[in-house]
Amino acid sequence: MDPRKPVDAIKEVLEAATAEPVVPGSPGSGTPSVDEPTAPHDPLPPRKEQGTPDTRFPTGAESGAASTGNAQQGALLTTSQGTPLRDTDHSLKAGPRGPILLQDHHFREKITHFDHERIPERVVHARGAGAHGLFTAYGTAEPITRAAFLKKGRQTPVFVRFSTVLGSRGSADTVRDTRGFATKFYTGEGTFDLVGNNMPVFFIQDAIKFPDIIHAAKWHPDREIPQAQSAHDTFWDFVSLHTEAQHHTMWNMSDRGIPRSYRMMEGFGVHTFRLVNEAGETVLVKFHWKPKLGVHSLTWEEAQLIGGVDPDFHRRDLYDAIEAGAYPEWELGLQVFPDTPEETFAGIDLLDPTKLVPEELAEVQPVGKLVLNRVPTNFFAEVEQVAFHLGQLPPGIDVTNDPLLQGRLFSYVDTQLTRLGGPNFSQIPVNRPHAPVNDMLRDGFHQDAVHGGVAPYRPNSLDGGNPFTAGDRGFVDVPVRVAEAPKIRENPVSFDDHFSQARLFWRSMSPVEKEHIVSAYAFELGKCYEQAIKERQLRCLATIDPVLCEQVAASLGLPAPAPDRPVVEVTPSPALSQVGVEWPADGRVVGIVTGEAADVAEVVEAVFAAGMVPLVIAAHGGKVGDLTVQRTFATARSVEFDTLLFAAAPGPAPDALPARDAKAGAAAQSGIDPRVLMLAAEAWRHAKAIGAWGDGEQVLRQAGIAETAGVVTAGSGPGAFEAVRPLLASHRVWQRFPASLA
Ligand code: HDD
Repeated sequence: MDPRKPVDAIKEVLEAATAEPVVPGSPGSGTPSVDEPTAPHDPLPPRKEQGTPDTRFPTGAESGAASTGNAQQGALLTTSQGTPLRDTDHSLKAGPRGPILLQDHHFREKITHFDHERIPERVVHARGAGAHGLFTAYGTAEPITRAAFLKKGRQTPVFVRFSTVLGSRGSADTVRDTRGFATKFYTGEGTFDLVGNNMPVFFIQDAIKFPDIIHAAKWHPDREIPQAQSAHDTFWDFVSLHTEAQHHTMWNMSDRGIPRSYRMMEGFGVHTFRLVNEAGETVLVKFHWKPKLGVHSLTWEEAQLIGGVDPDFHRRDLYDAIEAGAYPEWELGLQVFPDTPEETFAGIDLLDPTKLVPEELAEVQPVGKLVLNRVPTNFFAEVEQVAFHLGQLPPGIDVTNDPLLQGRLFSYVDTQLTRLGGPNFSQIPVNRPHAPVNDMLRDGFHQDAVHGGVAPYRPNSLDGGNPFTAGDRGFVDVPVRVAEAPKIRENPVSFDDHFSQARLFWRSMSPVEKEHIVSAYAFELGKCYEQAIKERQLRCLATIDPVLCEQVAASLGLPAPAPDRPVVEVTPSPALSQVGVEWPADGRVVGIVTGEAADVAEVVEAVFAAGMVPLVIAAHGGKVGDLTVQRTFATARSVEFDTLLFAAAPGPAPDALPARDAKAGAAAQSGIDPRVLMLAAEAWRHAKAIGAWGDGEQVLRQAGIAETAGVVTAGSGPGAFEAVRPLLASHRVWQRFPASLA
């Protein structure tokens, strides 16, 4: 509190306003001087563990100016032209009370630059997070591709960007949606972009429909709502009319649509690619990323709660894990198929991007490992400006005629022209190839390179003939025969099967996963207004599976229609299910609710030792004994934790709300803070493992969850943690979910 009378303070301000200009920070300047550094000092170096961003020019030469790895140099504030500035807090005015002068070029530069700080967000996949890493090849792909980065032991720097598809840049991470998984390999033979998703199939078979599905799935054009949601009429209108979308839609309605973490998602190249080896022999392949931590999802209720409690959940999780040294890892794998003229495998058309090949029919063979180990230094420079393009392929990897892939080859460069403001986006640091560049592309907006020479054409006799072509060492398009055929706007007949693989997916799910799928369809269609759309989608579901259709119809209060066509028989693919597999629990978040409990410190140590993250939750911030408190009852919510351990049954904290309803009243009577009981009840509802010891057992009893599946007690804190640990390997206590569907 300012002890002076208000009138004195006002007087001082008025006096200062009429005085001579003064140096900021000095008495009377009007700018606070408290704690401001007074002497110039060197700018901070980049964080040590992050090393130095690659600052090479497109030619591969080091940029002297940026060689500190920091775009800003020197200790003094300057204009963009390097002129040192005396003041940046006051505009140049005609007297202290006068208008701003047009001549204030520092003001104009600062405001103009600010006015243009944003670039258009991506038309799809606007919301995302990225990280740097390293890819190490096992050498197992050497027989089938000449791509040098896949040779044994070869290490390649990478940048990966994960994303949701539908929402805007500021939308929530945990919405039900497909996730992007785009990887830029900076190989010595040029950049390779693998631009995939966390689902192996796509909504449409032909790229010409892409604007249509996206217009249908994004917000309604009149009000720009709903944001980042497929639960609305236009989406379901599209997918029920374009039934090729039914398979991908089924994936979205499954738990795959709400991943627990980017670190726990599979990735798929979706399309079939063609690999060519040194001998010119070819095979067809599909790319897979397999996460070391397994494939895990949120529950729908968790996803919705997190959307409000922590909309940046996935982004935060990725960066926290990397900064904690729990580096996310994936194996790159290939499904390999003979390159036959039919381009089919086991009767599946490999050019149809709405079809997958079950892993039981074509094993995924590991060819290398990806580790993400560095967070971006600057989000805009790297994550926002990274530009992917499917046509960026090294020698040894080529495209196929998948009509979706063919269209994508056009779209990605095209979109960067608007988004990144011209054709030189490959000179932006995150997009710069690590291979030497010697192209004949010149000039254009945002040209950073100072090209020498006079002859950017070839052959030439003026620049010593430079550049030369690489001959067979260069990228050679596989001379695939193009069938003699009429020009036609049509699909192959095999593309007409829209339902068999949606059924394959459904039939491969465990009962509890089927329940989740039913609930997701019921929720999404329940949000539609148009009866005709719901009925049409129910007819699609009837063709996929009559039981699925009946369950969803019952929830919508509609009759279940008969299928439009015969339901096909399929063999399930167990590899598609997330249930029944155990995975390392590294990086899992363990919440420990404590009062003054004695052995919590030991539990914290044990959790760290197990490679997990302990977060201590207490009534107030600061310390409990020697323990630092990370969450209070006000800031903790169960959705943040993979498991909860209760060491105490803390009474209501001073900031607990007064009991307003019968349940909270009961909690108050029990003497336990109602928010602690809510933590327990929510974690239980979301089928999480829960442990307690000592007084903590009272919480379980009071919440009514003691002695149920996956709720364990022990005589000590470390004992309770040890009892909970194995339950984390299967991610959830699956039997706690109701599951009537076989
Ligand atoms: Fe796409 C971005 C993945 C079909 C047109 N797409 C984009 C991103 C991913 C994918 C992960 C984000 C890249 C980043 O992080 O910067 N897209 C896919 C997959 C598809 C697919 C797996 C089908 C198998 N996309 C697709 C089609 C078209 C596009 C058919 C157009 C004909 N995609 C784009 C785009 C984007 C894009 C408009 C927006 C921003 C960008 O490219 O750089 O060009």
